[in-house]
Amino acid sequence: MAFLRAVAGIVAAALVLGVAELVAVFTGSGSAPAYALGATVVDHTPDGVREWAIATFGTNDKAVLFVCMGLVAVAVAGIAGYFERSARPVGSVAFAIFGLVAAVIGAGRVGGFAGALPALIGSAAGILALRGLTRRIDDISDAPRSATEPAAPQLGAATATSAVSGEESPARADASIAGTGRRRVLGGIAATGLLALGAGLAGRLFGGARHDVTAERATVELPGATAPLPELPPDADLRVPGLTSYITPNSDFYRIDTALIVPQVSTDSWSLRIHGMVDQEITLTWDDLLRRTPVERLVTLACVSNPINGDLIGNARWLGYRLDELLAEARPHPDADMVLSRSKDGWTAGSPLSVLTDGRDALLAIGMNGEPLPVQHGYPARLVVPGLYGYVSATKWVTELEVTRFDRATAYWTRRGWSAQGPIKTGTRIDTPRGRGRIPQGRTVIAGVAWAQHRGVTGVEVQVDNGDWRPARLSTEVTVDTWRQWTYDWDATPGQHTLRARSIDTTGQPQTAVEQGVVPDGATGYPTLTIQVN
Ligand SMILES: Nc1nc2c(c(=O)[nH]1)N[C@H]1C(S)=C(S)[C@@H](COP(=O)(O)O)O[C@H]1N2
Ligand SMILES: [Mo]
Repeated sequence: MAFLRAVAGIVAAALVLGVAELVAVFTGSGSAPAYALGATVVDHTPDGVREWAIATFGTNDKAVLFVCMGLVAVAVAGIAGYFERSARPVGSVAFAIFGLVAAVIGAGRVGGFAGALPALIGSAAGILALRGLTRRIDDISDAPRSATEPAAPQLGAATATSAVSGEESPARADASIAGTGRRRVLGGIAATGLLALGAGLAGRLFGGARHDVTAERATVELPGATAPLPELPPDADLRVPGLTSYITPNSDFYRIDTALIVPQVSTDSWSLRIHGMVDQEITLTWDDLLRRTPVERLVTLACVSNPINGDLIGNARWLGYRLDELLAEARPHPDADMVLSRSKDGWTAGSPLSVLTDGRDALLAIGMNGEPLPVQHGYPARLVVPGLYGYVSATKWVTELEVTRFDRATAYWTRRGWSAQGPIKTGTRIDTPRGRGRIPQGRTVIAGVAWAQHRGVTGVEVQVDNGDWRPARLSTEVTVDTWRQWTYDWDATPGQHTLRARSIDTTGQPQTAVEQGVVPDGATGYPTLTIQVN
């Protein structure tokens, strides 16, 4: 019986989540308790635990979080069911408390009473199910003890009795009542489980379809830029096999964000509010944007978490509106020094106001490589700032620019131990030859990319086996805001070799050889490759 009670608690909890998921179709996916609680856990995880989780699970951290929450939910629901009785509804009270807490969190995340509905309606359904199942379980456990024992000994006892008397024994009658009761309990559990599954799947399916902006995105027509980008100079892309292309296709572009589900922001509901330390607060709608003429710029975006030789960096053609012009319309106060940009899902980045207004192509971007922004990359609008790592500048699904000061506001990752300032460090990557593979001796092309956004790369050097640093050939510079490809012809001799590369930027200095990890403001050191030549 204890086992059945625990199972009843678990299927009733599943019904809470399933029904809540269905209600969230109408109230917004952010209000579904599983998501609202998950996001709350993410935002409040202590720094030590978070760093451990990212180091241990990497980009699977979100999946691990959901699995852990699921295990906790199963344990708690099992215990709640185990203690529930018809006359003593302790489990139901636990469900009600959970429902109220989740309702408050849901309302907070969505900003209104509607956000509380999934948790309230879901937990009401769960309590009804738990009460019903418990009544059925109480019915059979109130029957005489012998009748509730597993079938084999009972039948043995009953057979012995009836063999003597030749009559239907009381024990056998109890057993058949218990059998019916047991079937009713199992049937109830199965029905509740199926209902939970059906509601949950339907919620996911319809919720996805209702809020999904993929179809809307396909109909967006981007405005034309003031001037089309000039054709890329010949030799901007050296087209060496194994070498990263100059422009990164959207499908290959790295993705980094804290979003448990990708925010779905329609152009109808989107707006950008510029406020804080400004003389003139302004709000721009999508239609306001379309009335203006955007510019198109090439910018190489990079993540501060990119390790040496890592691939969290990409180059795209961005269509967007100059942030210096938008900010000028709001007239920032002279003592302001930070723009805290905020996304639809509450993530924040703090960028120096001076960087956004120093004449570089800092953009409110709406297009990426000739298409509306992909949903994962911030549709319908995001920020792109040449020379700053993404965590201090590249807010996706951006809805707010708050003009403020670094001594008053702290952005998402800065609160979690990363530097408040995040200029991109000069870096180099070796793309080919890659991996642990062996290569044949003879002429070999070593090639890669080099970046120093907004300063510009002036040279790349390659070192073989601790020898002299030799200049590599560079692709034509397109802008100082994008990476350059480099190649180096090497006559590979048999044996094991160590290859290193480094870039020189317009400061005239090679990038630093000092090895540093990604925390708190980006990795440094030379990319190194050990290779076996046959
Ligand atoms: N809303 C939101 N925007 C965000 C982030 C985020 O977590 N949430 N991550 C930032 C980080 S750390 C990086 S490196 C870039 C990555 O942009 P991409 O996913 O388009 O490559 O987005 C930035 N913008
Ligand atoms: Mo990042």
